[in-house]
Amino acid sequence: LKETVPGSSAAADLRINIDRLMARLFELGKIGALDGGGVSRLALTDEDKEARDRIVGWMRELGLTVHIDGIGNVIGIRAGSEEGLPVMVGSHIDTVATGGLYDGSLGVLAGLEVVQVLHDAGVTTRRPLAVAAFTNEEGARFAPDMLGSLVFTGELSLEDAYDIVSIDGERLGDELERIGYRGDASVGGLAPHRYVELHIEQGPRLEAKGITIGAVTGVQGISWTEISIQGVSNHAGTTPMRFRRDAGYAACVIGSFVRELANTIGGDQVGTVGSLELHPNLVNVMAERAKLTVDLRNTDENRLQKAEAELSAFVDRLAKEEDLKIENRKLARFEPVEFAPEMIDRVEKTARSLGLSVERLPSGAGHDAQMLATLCPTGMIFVPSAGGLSHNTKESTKPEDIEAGANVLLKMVLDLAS
Ligand code: HGY
Ligand code: MN
Ligand code: MN
Repeated sequence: LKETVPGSSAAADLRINIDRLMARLFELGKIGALDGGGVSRLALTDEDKEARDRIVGWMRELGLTVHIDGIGNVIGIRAGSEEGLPVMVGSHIDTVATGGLYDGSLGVLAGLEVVQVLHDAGVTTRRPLAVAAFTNEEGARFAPDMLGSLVFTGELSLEDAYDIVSIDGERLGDELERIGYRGDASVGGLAPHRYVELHIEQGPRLEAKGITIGAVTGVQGISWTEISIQGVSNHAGTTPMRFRRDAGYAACVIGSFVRELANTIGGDQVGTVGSLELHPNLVNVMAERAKLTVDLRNTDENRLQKAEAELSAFVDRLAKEEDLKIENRKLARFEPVEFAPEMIDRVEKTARSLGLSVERLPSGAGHDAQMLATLCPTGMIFVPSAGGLSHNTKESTKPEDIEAGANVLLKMVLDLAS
């Protein structure tokens, strides 16, 4: 096996095989496929297990040594001509319940494609390579998001992670056991030399500007809060308005306050009420209980803290005015992350060397890369999302953009690993 020499013609001419990559994306997309398109592979469900098994199978076919760690992160290792810290690529294969084929899966499958190109070309990089599929990046079933990579970096203990309870009342450690992915590889023992993640932008910016590659500068701060409201159920017809302790009303008022907050805090502030449950949720009964989630994000930490403080003050006032008991539970809280300048430069330079248009932008979505950035210099490559759509079954990205992004990943891996 000849070793890659930086800039050698063999390395410089290598390109990914887009048909093979698209075939794997569609193959994986069959697991948890929804009628009418899209996928649902919530973390640690049977669909997630089936997808994990598929990825492990592909890793083994490519001759990778597969490690499953204590939180179920799946990491395939390809030996280099020397020992040492690997150049790691990857992302996640769990999805939201109305997900697409590309969010997360693209980064993992492009990583496998990079390995296959090197394998077929018979080249060995100097440094080892690693392809990672991190557990529960979405955080939709078990909060917080980016959980597997958070545990991988040592920021969250295995014990605490195992005790997390899902929105459907299951304990994380039990579900991990049930699907057979509570591995014995030590967590975080594989801190990489560098980490690069290819991901769809999941927003409208690259497409709007006709730019093919995003050189991601960092990830905005994320704050998830679950608000539980306890009122008194009563008859919708007979209860005078002044006697009402209406949890349903309070939930709706908080929802409209979140929109106001997003419009007044400034900067890139966004705010979302994604889930809202009423009990007993009947047309003629004033809700006794309400439970809703508030997702606040901003690239600016001070503004994000201001938004959290205003929400908390508003909820306290509302509880007094409406004589309700309201409790807040923090589901996730991550500060904004800036990626290493050398890695942002690398994405830009590599894209340009391939004749691709490239622009810098922050990530509105959370990613495993924001966790790996605490371990090693980390970079992200974005490709455009059609219509800026994601967390939507219509999520899509043009094959030529996928090919461009995966070639940028290939060249960065070759440069970083030789
Ligand atoms: O919520 C997010 O930003 C990511 O999809 N987990
Ligand atoms: Mn993702
Ligand atoms: Mn996502």
